[in-house]
Amino acid sequence: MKSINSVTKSLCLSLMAALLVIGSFFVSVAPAAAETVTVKMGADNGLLVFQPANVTVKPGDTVKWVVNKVPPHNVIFDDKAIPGNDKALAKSLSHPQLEMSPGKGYELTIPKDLAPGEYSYFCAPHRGAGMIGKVTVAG
Ligand SMILES: [Cu+2]
Repeated sequence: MKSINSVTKSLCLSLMAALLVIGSFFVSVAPAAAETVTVKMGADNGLLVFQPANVTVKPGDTVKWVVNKVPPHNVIFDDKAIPGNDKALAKSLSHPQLEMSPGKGYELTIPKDLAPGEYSYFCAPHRGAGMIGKVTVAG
């Protein structure tokens, strides 16, 4: 009786191990899921900064800017500080509308064809105060 039990147990263990191997195979071949990165506009302590100021994303990911403290805020990509210095592209990525209410903001899904590199942006009302951020698009 005992030996049958232990045979059943080891069969069970082998089966679970096999399932784990098969499962991890599916995980590794599946494309990486798109992620959403949240950037607070205005630090918790009231400083005029984006928090975090630097984020790294992949095409297909979403950057979500949310008003936290000391609004109004917006998101203006600097055409002089993006790959290709493309004015039209900078404009298309930007959100010039001033956001006033905590919790409101702007979501940007990184276009699949966006060139990898560093995309700098600022908040127009607070640029002089140093409210500047950067989105790095990984290749
Ligand atoms: Cu601001």
